[in-house]
Amino acid sequence: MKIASRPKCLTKEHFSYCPGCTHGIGTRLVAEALDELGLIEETVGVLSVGCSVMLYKFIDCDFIQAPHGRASAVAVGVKRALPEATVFAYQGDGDLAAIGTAEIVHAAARGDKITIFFLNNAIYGMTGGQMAPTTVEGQATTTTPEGRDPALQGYPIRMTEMLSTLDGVAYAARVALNSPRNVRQAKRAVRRAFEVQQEGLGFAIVEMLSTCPTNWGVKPTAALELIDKQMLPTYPLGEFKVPEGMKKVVTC
Ligand SMILES: Cc1ncc(C[n+]2csc(CCOP(=O)(O)OP(=O)(O)O)c2C)c(N)n1
Ligand code: SF4
Repeated sequence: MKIASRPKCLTKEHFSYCPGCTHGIGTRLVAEALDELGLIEETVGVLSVGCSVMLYKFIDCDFIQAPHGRASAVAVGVKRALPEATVFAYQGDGDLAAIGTAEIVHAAARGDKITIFFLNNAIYGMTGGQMAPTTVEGQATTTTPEGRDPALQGYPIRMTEMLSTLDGVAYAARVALNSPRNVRQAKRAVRRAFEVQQEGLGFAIVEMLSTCPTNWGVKPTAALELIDKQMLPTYPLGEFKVPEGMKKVVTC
């Protein structure tokens, strides 16, 4: 019996993320969930920019590219035009929490029935490691070489908790991609976020804590540890909102 196989909807392209980047794990989890739920033929993915934009090469569904930060707004448009489609956006933290803050907040507040995957690596990855709104206190980046100082640069934004307070949000969870246990939990949350859309329950978001070894300036294994040491104290894992009657699937 095969215990591991390649998701059918993954293309033959090799991942072009940097070695050790957990964007690859996020990509695989989305592909596995689409296969398992039999959704690939009806799915439209929306990407804006940042390293997440490479997803269109790896998953064999329809994709639209949005301007930077606008993936959730474009996803809303696609879902309203094609209500039968499964529509998801896959966005980094610079994209979703800085450039696209307005779009994500209003999509969530309206309760648009879309699924958002939010890859939080606490940094602008593609452009060279600048501070993002999600950069944690004390974290060194290329624009905060001495470490983020709240007195100068403010405090990190917990987007998922903030969005979970909005009535239009049906499902809001944070998971991490840094250990086998956390990846298994992440998989459940990814599936659940698609199921919430299939059942027409409202807006769903899954934040995935992800590594950027290249711009964090550490080896891949050290980057996995930094998620535990550096990110979890600011970004606890869990489901902040689940639809009534649905069980929680992330047990932290
Ligand atoms: C309106 C606009 N501002 C800035 C940029 C430049 N830009 C491209 S990718 C990127 C960083 C993306 O970082 P993030 O969303 O965190 O994704 P990551 O690469 O870390 O996965 C920036 C600032 C742009 N293309 N458009
Ligand atoms: S720059 Fe960072 S986020 Fe982008 S692929 Fe490389 S490691 Fe991943």
